[in-house]
Amino acid sequence: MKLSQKNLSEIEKTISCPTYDRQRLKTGIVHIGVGGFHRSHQAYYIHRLLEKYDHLEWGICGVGLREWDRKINEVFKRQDCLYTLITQHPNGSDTCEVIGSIREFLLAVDTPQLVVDKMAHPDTKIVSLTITEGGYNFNQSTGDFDFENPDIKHELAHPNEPKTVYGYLAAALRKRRGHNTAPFTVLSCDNIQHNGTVLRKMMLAFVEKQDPELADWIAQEVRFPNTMVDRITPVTTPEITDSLKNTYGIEDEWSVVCEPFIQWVVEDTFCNVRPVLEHLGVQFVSDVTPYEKMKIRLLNAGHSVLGITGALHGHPTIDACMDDGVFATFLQQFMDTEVTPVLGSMEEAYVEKYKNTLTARFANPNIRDSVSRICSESAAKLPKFLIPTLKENLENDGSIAYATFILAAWCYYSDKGMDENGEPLTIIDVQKDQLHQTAKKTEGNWTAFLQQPDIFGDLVQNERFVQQYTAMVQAFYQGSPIRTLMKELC
Ligand code: CS2
Repeated sequence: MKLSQKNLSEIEKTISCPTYDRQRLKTGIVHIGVGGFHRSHQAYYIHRLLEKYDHLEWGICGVGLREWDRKINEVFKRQDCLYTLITQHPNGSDTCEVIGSIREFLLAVDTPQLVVDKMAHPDTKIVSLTITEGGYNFNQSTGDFDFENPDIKHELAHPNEPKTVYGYLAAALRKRRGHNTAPFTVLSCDNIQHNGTVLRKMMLAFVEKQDPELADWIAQEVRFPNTMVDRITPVTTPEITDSLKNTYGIEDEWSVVCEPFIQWVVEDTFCNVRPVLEHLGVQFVSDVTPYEKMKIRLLNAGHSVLGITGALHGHPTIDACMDDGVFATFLQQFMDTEVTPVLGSMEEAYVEKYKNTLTARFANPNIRDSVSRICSESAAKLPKFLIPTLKENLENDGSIAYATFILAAWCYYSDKGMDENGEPLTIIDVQKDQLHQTAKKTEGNWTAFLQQPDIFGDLVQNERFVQQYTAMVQAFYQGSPIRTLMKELC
């Protein structure tokens, strides 16, 4: 049975399906970047809102900005934007449900004007984004907007031909302003600390060049709340698609898997109405900073710690790493001695509880989150997740051994491109070539890899760090197995 609106009456005999009237759904949210995470997190919260409260004005219109979203567009056309969410519990059981909160999908490269019109429509109250760390178009080391991006150059010269998220937001807000329509709230749902503040800064830098009057209006009227988002969402493998078919008889071309845990903390500063997500456990707070810092520095950095070391050793998944005492202890030490001391204002008991929950989440054997997913785009992730912790510890004279070890391991990983058993690593990174080229100069020039200021800033000038890094990177190149080196640190 293929997943589609017309087949729901049959499918609901085996798994839970939307009970609200999807025909009557209106678009209240336009979401840019409909990947697995949006569909396991925000779209799931909205689905539950529709289920529980029938607030049908909060349907979602998904938008894909890139050519490679064409496949998604086609699948969604065939499936009426429906998909199955499979929650994988630690005891091995799965919960499957069909999610119906996305009511339409637009491929921006085909229909740019439709996207602008949809965002500018008075029914749209929120434009949200998951465009990943790389999508924000800022220079990693300076934090400034990157005006050299050819798409940005194009949008500045042709404001009516948007290509990036900035071009679309500006075109839609210009239209709303022209029609005296209240602005929408711009809600970033990416793992970037101060995601809303960063987005606002980038947006204003862009619009000031494109349309200074609009920039003033945006600065006055539009809100960009900061948010902390959390739910581990592994890549859906062909085995999952097959098991959905074999167990439930459902053919879904784009199902999503996730863990049971879910969290969303949002700053309550919306400039237009918002859904009552607090009824579903979303935490609305006045300052999201401590939550996002805790999440990014413990969970995302912790993932990278296990991902990079695990990949080199040959562990395929995060739970396999957690099942190995050396890796689990290494992670715990990293969290306790390097991250916890820099978390500052967060209450100690809360942090301890968070860490305990986190290690249980990572250890969930049913989730099989691949180390290759975690290591993907490390060049964008580590400067946000791990390097700030290292820098703060350098300033405070704190421990830097674990974070430094990860950077040395990452260098070796980028140079060799294979694990210790000689198996090729799956490296997915837009900066893969640069990483490989610099890493391979390491033998003979031990700090070569650090000479990438866009990633490491000026770390290479810190004597204490360079000393530790050099000793560690040398140990890798002398052929010591990573597990042995980790054991020595624990
Ligand atoms: C992961 C995240 O890719 C990564 O680096 O740490 O995707 C993580 O699974 C999510 O942020 C969980 O909320």
